Amino acid sequence: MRPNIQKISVGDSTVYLCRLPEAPTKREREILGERQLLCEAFGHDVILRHNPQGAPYIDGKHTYISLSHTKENVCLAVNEHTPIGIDLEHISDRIHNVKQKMFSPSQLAQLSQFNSEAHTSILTLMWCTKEAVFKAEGRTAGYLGENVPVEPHHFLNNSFRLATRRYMYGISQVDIAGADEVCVLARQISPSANNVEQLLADHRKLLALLVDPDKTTSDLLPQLRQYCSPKTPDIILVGGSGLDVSLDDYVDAVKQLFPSTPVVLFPGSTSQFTAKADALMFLSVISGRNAECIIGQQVAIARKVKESGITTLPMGYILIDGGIHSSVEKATHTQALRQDNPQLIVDTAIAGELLGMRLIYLEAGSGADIPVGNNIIRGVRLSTDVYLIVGGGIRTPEQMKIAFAAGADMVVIGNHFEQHPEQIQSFIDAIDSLNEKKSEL
Ligand code: 1GP
Repeated sequence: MRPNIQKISVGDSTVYLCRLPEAPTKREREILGERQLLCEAFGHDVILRHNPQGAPYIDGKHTYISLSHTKENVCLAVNEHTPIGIDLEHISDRIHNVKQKMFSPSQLAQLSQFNSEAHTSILTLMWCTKEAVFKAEGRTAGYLGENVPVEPHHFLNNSFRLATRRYMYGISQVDIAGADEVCVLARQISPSANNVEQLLADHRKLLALLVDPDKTTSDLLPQLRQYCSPKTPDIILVGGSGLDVSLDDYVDAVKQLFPSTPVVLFPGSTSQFTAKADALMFLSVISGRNAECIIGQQVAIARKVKESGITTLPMGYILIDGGIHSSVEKATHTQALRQDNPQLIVDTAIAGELLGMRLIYLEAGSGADIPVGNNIIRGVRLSTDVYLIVGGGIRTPEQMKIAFAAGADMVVIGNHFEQHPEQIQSFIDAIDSLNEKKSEL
């Protein structure tokens, strides 16, 4: 090994670091430095390339690499098995000029638990972590957003775990010589527990708890959390017909209480959007003939949703008569489809599938007297390959099991858990035993 190169093992990754060699321009110094490290790691035949996102890779080799430089140094991280990202930063007071842009007020407020001399290096480490995760994620995430939830207290340890919407990462501070630079390595561990796509693809039956920001008072959320112990529902849906609550704060509160449960927006209108959730049901009311609810509101919110980068789940929403005049009927000015005409419901679901909707929601309406009949669920199941969600008026584990047996993939319960939060665990136990039986087959 060249004497000027440091080689550091971090778990199953290797980090190489050296000073930038002399050359006329900064970029030439960087290229020469990178080259030295790449030759050290892979030999002199190594060819460095970049994919369209700008991520580096080695021509002809299935090895993950990541590179970073400062004005003085360059480093290379190598892992044989899993994507990684590395970032090296010079510790400088200048970070205070951009910290408001890079971190949220709540991230910054937590700095107060450290003495002020440590603030600059902790902010630099937080920045390094965002950059390292951005690189490990394939340079596709909006890394300056809230997608990398790094916080000052994480650096009380040399390594910790962090979940983005897509993946869980192992974050390590790399112990480099020299006190005026910091270096962070992010290593992808697994799809994040909050990765909704992954959860839906798992072929498990899922229970969703629906919370309505207008109805679920602030003390009901902690109460629900208390009863969700030891196990929580698989998904929390946030949505309702009212408009008056800030969904940013509400989703924050839900995520604080249920940090490892995906939070998915199930919006009653365009005002119910926040990029803080893990995913959005991008839904169209295909049982009705109100163009505003089929495509109007979707167009109004489309750009905002796209720019946020949130995971979207294209969904056909079919309102079915549950024996009450539901709030959805009132809000959408549409009529529910009658349960005695199952063919129309099934045809509507097929049309949704053909239009590209990956999810179909059979909705009897919140607080319905009569849940969606199992003949209807079975009819849709047999005629489509969609991800099938059923909700409205389900009040017992038996009703939930009937919906699953007929072919539902996810059952949604709102009202009943609001009124009887203490019963939530018995529903979770029932779904667990269903999933266990399924995996034994
Ligand atoms: C409502 O389907 C959901 O949109 C859940 O209904 O509140 O009756 O459980 P409940």
